[in-house]
Amino acid sequence: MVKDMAESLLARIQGPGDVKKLPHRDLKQLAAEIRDLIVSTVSTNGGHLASNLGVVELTIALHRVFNSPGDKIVWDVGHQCYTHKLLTGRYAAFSTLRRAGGIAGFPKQSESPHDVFDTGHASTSISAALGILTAERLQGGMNRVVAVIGDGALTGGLAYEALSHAGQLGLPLAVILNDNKMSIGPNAGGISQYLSRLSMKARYQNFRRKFDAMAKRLPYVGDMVYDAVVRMKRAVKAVFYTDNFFVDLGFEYVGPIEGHHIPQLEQVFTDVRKLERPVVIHVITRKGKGYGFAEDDPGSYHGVSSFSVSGGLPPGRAKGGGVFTDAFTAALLEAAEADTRVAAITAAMEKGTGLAPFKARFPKRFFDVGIAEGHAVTFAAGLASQGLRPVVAVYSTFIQRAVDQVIHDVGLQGLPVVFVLDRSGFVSDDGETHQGLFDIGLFRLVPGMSILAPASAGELKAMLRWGLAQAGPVMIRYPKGCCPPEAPAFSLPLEQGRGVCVRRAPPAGAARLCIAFTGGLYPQVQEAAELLEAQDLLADTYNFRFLKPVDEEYLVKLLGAYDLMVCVEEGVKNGGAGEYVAEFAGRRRCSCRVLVLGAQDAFPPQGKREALAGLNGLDGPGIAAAVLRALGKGSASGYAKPFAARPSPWIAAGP
Ligand SMILES: Cc1ncc(C[n+]2csc(CCOP(=O)(O)OP(=O)(O)O)c2C)c(N)n1
Repeated sequence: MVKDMAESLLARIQGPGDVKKLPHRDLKQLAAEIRDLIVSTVSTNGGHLASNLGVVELTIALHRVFNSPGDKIVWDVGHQCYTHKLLTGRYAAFSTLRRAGGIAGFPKQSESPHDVFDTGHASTSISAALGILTAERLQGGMNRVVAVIGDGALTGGLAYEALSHAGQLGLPLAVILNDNKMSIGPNAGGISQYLSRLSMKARYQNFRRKFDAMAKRLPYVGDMVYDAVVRMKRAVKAVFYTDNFFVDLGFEYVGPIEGHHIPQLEQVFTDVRKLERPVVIHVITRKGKGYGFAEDDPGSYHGVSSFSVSGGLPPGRAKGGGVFTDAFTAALLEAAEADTRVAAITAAMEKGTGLAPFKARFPKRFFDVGIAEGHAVTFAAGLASQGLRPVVAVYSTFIQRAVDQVIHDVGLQGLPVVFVLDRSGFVSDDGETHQGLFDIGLFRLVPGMSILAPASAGELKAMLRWGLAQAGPVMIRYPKGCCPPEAPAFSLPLEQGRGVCVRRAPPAGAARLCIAFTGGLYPQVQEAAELLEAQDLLADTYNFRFLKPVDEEYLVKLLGAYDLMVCVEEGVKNGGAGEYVAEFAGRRRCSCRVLVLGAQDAFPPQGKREALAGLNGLDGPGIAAAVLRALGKGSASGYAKPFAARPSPWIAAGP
């Protein structure tokens, strides 16, 4: 249990210098205090729990040996940096973790000079650290650079490109491989198995060294035993002998080391700090260490919403609990039941993307490829080229990793891959790195790509069914949030390139204003229409359904019915669906004015989805205010809101 403030070691730590001053006998207490604080803070604010609990000792040892911020520590993904933050001057602000305006859940240079590289996406640490080290040496500096990468992040191809380059450069880069056998869930693929073999091999070699020394000391018996051991060794070697991949690339390899034993870690780091060659230090840690619930089920405690420290996580969402992810799961299961060609692919996000039930039901048609979005897409292209119907389920922010694969391997060949982009739009709590705001702009550019956005569970199901029946690529995007109740318009059949009018202000045909939206913003748009109606401004609302392709003759007719069309999307305005409509209206000389509302040309800060939408003028009052301004009835500057904000019931809480 945490000691009170007077006794607390952690409270007195202002920076790494204080960590270095602590005597060894205090380090256990320090680690315990850190764990208690991480558990209690994450239990209220949500966050990455199990990964952080696993690296407490590793981080303490790093800060006792290396001299941050002169020496630079680059965290891969960065989701495991809480101890680092606590030891580098952010103890007092730690209660604001992941809150708007608070401490970020990932490294952030704007927060501290100890955070040397902003991260959130996996597998970047070795590349970034190598660049930092190269710059350091070119500029005459002698500081050390350390990359800390998990075995999960090591499944990403970028890490290998960096390892290969680092071996070639030969600079003294220290790569700490934090091996807990877990990505979010159990780590997938051959790399994970290779690391296990490597650990066994290294353990065997340690054992062999000790045994050789001991056996040789015994007269006569020692010789007999020694001969037997030599024979055994040959047999065992045949099983365990593989070249060490890291050594072959030009690294020294040290390990595996027990990752919760601070003196041993310190000793190794001290030795390694003197090396003038690249080195991989293989450290074995336990994900969730020190908090029973997380140790027992590290996957569920990887990223969590608020929970009870004594009782653990609340029971899982009820089946069909009403979020888009659940609606996708149900729709996919139904589609796969009906068509044996349907396969599902995830890049290490089985649970988050809702594929766990698919894996259970159709294990042979389920593929977790590791944190390898680029490979996931090209693998899907291969499946599709042979007649299968692959569905790549991925978060919007992570498909950014595979833009070329979508263009070159899927788009160019017109292959029927269905991309399902969860967390499209503003993303709560995780900050800039996790926003799903770029997919519309990025993928509208791909010839032959269809892009759809459902407003409800019913629409999502219809879109998946439609997508699986197409001859070319299809992308379906939806936010992390609850599905609103079905409106009658949502059950109208899908017609390629056309949307549906969801709300018609009475009397029908009287409204000269239409608010057209991409699926996930339906509740906000309905609210805006109601707010405007209260000011005697009639607005119809229109659900685009298809962001691409667009039935242009249909759009001409639609635009012809209004004086003002407001296009609202939960994605960057630049290159988005609204800009297309505005360009189209100009090109076709439509008399209807088009106002485009979308995310601004800036990375949104950390906050809740609802608040971020509001900041960008995309909540109900913001949309209504923009309409008034366009009609010359409101304030011309900024997002002045003449309407009181009211909480939307459709936004799901938590990370
Ligand atoms: C490109 C990318 N894809 C997916 C994710 C989501 N993600 C965050 S952490 C994580 C697992 C990382 O595993 P590992 O590196 O072993 O770290 P651990 O949590 O086990 O400490 C994943 C898949 C991500 N951050 N970046």
